Parts: sequence; C-alpha cells; structure tokens
Amino acid sequence: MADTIFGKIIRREIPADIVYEDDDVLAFRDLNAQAPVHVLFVPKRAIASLDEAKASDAELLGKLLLAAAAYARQQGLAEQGYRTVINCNEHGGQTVFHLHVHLLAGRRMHWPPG
Ligand code: D5M
Repeated sequence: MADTIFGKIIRREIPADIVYEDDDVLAFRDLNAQAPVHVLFVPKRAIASLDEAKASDAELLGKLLLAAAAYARQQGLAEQGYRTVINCNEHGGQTVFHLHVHLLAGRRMHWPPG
C-alpha cells in the first residue's frame, strides 16, 4: 500500500505526541482533537482501511482495540466512558489510509454521530 503520514510517524520521520508503543501498535495524539482526549491507535504493519483487512489481520486488529482499552483504563477514562471509532473510506470520513482506531474521551459523546 502507499505510504502515509502515519508511516512517517511510525518511522520517526516526522514528530508526533506518542503516548503508547508496543511491538505492534503505536498511539499518538490526534493533531485535530475532537475531544479533550483524542488518541489514534495505529498498527505498525499498515492496513489501508478496515475494508482491506483480512482474516490473517484478526490478531492485529484485536491488539489495536485492546491497546486502546488498556490505555483508557490506565488513564482513568473507562469509568466515565469513551468512544472508539474506525472510519472507513470516503463516506466513513477516512482521510488517512492507514487503518487507525480513534479513542475519544473527556466529554459526553453524542448519538447518532454526524
Ligand atoms: O482520521 C485521521 C486523523 O488523523 C484526523 O483526525 C487528523 C489526524 N492526523 C492527520 N495528520 C496527523 C499527524 N501528523 N499527527 C497526528 N494526527 C494527525 P480519519 O479517520 O482518517 O479521518
């Protein structure tokens, strides 16, 4: 797949406010925060979108969600709650084609989302 801005962040070619890292996942603050806490969880092995994910990506996708949940718990965000979002393709609002999970917290979320 084509390189993206998130690939550059993973390779440390451009700066980001990194809040979590393990062998498979990198998490950093969203530049365009939509909530008091807005962190992006990104797999180091890039998948362009959720639509591109394969059965062989199941473990990596699970790790991504569990990393977001663990971070939220560790930051004391879980009791009040939070939202995770994966935007997919144009109508889903995806702008960076390296799959990522948004973790939004610190305010009450609205439903339905816009
Ligand atoms: O989300 C892509 C998100 O990525 C969007 O909320 C802005 C954010 N973004 C874009 N460039 C950067 C950098 N350089 N650092 C941090 N955050 C960034 P999507 O779901 O694709 O619309």
